[in-house]
Amino acid sequence: MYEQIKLPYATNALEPFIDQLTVETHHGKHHATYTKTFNELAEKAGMSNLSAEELLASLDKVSDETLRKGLRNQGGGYYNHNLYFEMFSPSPAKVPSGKLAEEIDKTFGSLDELKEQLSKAAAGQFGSGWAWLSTDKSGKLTVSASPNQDNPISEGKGLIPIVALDVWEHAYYLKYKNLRPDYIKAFFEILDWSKVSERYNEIIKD
Ligand code: MN3
Repeated sequence: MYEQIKLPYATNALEPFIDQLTVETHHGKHHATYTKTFNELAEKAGMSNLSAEELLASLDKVSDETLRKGLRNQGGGYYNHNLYFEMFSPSPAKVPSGKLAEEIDKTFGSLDELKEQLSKAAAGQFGSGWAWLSTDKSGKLTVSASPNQDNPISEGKGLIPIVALDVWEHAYYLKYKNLRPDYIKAFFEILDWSKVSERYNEIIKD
């Protein structure tokens, strides 16, 4: 059973950056539906013994095309939103720490430059999709974007996302309407870099 994360904050706690109705709809409706459908499809595919990460890394082993597409969309929708909602906090650490901080400086020069690149990837993603900061097991960082609910894990490059920036209109349209760049700015006001740093350390530890 794949569990949708319970929000670690109240639905109005991210105001004014993300409004309560958007959180309620996004987590309570969109994410809940992805979760329910993903569980059904994983069961149908006989893959529900795998972790969501393992499953998303094994999509090419699903021979039925309809089922493969369904798992890609619904499994991505499930997993991506768990990461998205998990990384917010009403009182976030505004800067990363430890190894992640060092690696960001090494790769991008500064946190501001990384945010700039991530914002560009997010603003430039045509239509619905996501922008990502990912790491491989060795700790090497990559910024990318993908359409729909596609996740870097499915690309076969050994990447695991640590920041997930949802740029589907359902993530911002109620408050920001067509102004995606304003939502992207707001995203960084509530992204908790201490949680991101923790996730990074967990991934690179072995
Ligand atoms: Mn979404």
